[in-house]
Amino acid sequence: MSQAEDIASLTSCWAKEGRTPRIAIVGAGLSGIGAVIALRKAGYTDLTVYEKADKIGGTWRDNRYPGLSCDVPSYWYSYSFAPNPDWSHRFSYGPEIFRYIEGVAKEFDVMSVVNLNSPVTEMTYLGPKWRLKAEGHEEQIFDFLISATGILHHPNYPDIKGIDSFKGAMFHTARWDDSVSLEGKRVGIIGTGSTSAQIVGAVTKKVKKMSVFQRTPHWIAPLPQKKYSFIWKKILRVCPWMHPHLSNFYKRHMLNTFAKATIGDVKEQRKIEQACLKTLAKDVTDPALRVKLTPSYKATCKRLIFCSDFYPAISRDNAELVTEGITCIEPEGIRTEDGRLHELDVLILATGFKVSEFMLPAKVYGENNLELSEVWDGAPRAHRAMTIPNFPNFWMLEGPTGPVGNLSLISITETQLAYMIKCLDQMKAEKAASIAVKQETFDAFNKAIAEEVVGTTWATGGCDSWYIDKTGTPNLYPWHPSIFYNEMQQPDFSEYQLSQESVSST
Ligand code: NA7
Repeated sequence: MSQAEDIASLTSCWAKEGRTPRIAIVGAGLSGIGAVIALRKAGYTDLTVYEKADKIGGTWRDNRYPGLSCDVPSYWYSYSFAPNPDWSHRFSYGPEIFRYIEGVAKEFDVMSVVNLNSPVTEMTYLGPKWRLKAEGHEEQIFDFLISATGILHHPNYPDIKGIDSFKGAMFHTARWDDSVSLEGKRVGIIGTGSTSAQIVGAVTKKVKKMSVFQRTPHWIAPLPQKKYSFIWKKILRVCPWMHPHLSNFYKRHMLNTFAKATIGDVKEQRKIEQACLKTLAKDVTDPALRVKLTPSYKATCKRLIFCSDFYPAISRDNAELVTEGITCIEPEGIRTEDGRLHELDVLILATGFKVSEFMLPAKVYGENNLELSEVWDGAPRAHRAMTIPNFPNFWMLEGPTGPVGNLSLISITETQLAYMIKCLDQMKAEKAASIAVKQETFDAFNKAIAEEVVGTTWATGGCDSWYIDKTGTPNLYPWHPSIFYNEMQQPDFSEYQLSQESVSST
């Protein structure tokens, strides 16, 4: 079909025409794949997925560094419709999760609607349609867009003087260079977040020297890892009814402990701090090193790290924790504020991600040509982490101000999908051409968030973190996640403008 025919065939409302809407999904990570499966199950079958990379899998495709594991228990970090009796560990390792995602995509025939190597560059609202431009494709028109790009996919490269002059191998952790062997090398790593902790834990014993450049110590809790036995996996195979119970068990556990601490439960917070300090005291015998590794802010202010390998690794003779600030990077290594040059063969940038971009730098034009990056201006907001006023028929999965941080994003995505499908069903019932969150609802929701978030540990804990946006406030869901799960059970349609009009906004 030519583009003109395409547009002509779509000028009226899908719900009035009694056809299934044309839906585009941007991103084939856990959310995008989940969207295809959930939408098809609900009868929405005209789906097209645009994936920027040459493989599906999102964060589990991008991150391939040694030691990579998930800090959410495997039985909860699984799709509810695809329980996996074969998880090898309580906390899965990266390659196993990636294989799981590929397996689910294959089992549910997701690949038949996925366009790989297809970065979306522009999405423009033509009321009530969206025009989508993607590299390597003709423009397409859709009734409904779903942005499923995830949060942590734009590497944050540090702005350090001389960084380009380094003559050894240098790469960001999400762009791991498999051609570089670390064996017997002098390796430097900038950053001490969860990525760095896992890498240092995994590779220090192999390298000649490991220099870890720490700006701020992080709270590190031991990872209660456990290998599942053959017998246990067999039991799960023959008793599939156990899966939802296991998933719920871990969900309840995380919500009753960690999630409570983040929203200010002092008792839970103290328990976490004590567990972290006990591990530090046990694993790091050098008192001076222990002092350097002890945070001065509250636990769970930054994302809590679960890792049992970092402290033993950093205590090794071939490891050094460098706490002097970095002055510059030189061809031979890193120069610190004490004037010392730390000579390196390989430099790993474990410096995190730019978290305020979501689907950007794609241009997203809503009603009246409003451009999303200008609307957000470095402080992204969305109603219930999904919708934005003046951007009708445009939904986000895992959008801003959603519950993140040591929770199962799969479970959150599935909750959002079920909610969104109820909204599509409502459009169908009302024969509506468009749905958009009302401005006053959006404003009230964000005002309530702003008032609440100042009391959370993310704001009061005395740290800086990737949760904090340009306005200086944490960009997270500030209430207990159980409230999120409850509120998302059923949309309140009075929050949305459902319109039968098909008025073009351009
Ligand atoms: P994080 O948690 O954002 O950690 C990034 C680390 O890099 C952190 O220690 C930062 O120090 C450090 N950093 C960032 N920029 C610099 C510069 N310019 N100089 C020195 N140090 C710097 O990223 P991760 O990849 O570890 O984890 C991200 C998420 O992925 C994590 O929450 C999990 O969900 C998985 P700081 O602490 O800011 O002083």
